[in-house]
Amino acid sequence: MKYQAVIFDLDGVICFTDQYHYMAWKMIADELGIYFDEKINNRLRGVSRMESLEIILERYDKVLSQEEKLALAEKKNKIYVELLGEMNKEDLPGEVKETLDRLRAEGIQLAIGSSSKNAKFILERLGLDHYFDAVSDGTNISKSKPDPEVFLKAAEFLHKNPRECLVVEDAKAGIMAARAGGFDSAGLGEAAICGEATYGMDSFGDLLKIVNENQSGM
Ligand code: B16
Ligand code: MG
Repeated sequence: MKYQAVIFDLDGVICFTDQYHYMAWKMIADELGIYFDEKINNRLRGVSRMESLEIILERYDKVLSQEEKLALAEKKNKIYVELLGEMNKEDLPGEVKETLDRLRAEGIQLAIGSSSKNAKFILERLGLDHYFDAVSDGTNISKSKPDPEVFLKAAEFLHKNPRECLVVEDAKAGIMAARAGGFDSAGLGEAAICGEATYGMDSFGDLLKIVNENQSGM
């Protein structure tokens, strides 16, 4: 079997917490009088909290100290975590759960590779705590995507090498991280059409076909 494990990005792949990131950052941007829209928000996919803030501040004419930036990032996170608190098992799409269960039944190992420091809390809200064989997230990395660290750590936690794992991503930064780490990748949404993913997917369920078509070690 070519892929013995699948490493999933979280935000934008397993669940749609991207809308909560947008709402929280929008509140911060509005408070500062900075223009912010969904297109700019797309640039924040997969990148760390502090890097996200820097992208938003590109349109700000004042220079902020590191302390002020940290305070803004903390404020955003507080709003975001409150929004996450409203999530529950119903927010896990049926197609996602069915596909994960099918992969697991086929003997594929499943892991998370997310830049988020809130990944474990999100998994808990979705009823997926203890579900994955490994969780690599913002709490165990020092460089965020497009650096491959988060996926390399996930592979290490699974005791697999990158060639045996498939990475699933919604962000170009994540696809580039997978490439840099020597992983094949499957892209959803913008990541499917960025021209850098090994496979493009129209929906999450397409994963079964990708994994099964590569079962003979082609
Ligand atoms: P946090 P992923 C990423 O999650 C998000 O896509 C990105 O927008 C966010 O800035 C980053 O996590 C950090 O999140 O503030 O919760 O630590 O797509 O890598 O699962
Ligand atoms: Mg993502």
